[in-house]
Amino acid sequence: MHCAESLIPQEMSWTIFHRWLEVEQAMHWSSLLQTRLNWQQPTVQVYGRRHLVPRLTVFLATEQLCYRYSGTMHCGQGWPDWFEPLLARVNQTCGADFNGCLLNLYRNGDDRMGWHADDEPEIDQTEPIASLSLGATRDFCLRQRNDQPRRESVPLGDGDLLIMHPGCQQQWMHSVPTRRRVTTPRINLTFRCFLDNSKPSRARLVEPN
Ligand SMILES: O=C(O)CCC(=O)C(=O)O
Repeated sequence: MHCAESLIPQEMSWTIFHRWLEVEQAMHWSSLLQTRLNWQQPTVQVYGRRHLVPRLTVFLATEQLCYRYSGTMHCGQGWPDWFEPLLARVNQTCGADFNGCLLNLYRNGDDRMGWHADDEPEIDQTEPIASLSLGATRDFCLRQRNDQPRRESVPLGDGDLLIMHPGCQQQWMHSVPTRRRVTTPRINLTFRCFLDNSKPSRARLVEPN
């Protein structure tokens, strides 16, 4: 069992727990998520033209919590019962109480996510953001938000848990670029603490792609 207080050095921008979920657990969750969720491929408007987002998405959250992404408002309908054991484990490791989770399904290496930071005002920036990866390993790229940006590329594999600490979104952008050699799917879940959902940000109107 991972213990948040003793294992997470807070001076870092992020921490990775490789194989946070063991192989069988990762397969179990991956298959539940693929079969039980209603995956959508939203469209997004870029320079006046509509495009399909290059991945599938789902938003899970406590009831009535709304989040705008890909130009559409998505409202939580409560956590599914079967999802709660996973949420509880992530909460325990992070010492957090996440109330929303954006899930992305990258069908193969052509699916991707462009450069962005999860710094929208409706996300509580004093809390971490936890990112769980299942399935194919994909490079998670980070680029500092300054004049001489340092770049990092972190391969995130099956069962890896990445915790982005408070301050990470202000200092770094991140992306998941195309990787043509990847032929199998990957699911990523980003757990976030949302503040007030009465004034949703329009930041995701310009969807990273
Ligand atoms: O798939 C990933 O690892 C990143 C997901 C992400 O950046 C996001 O949901 O904002």
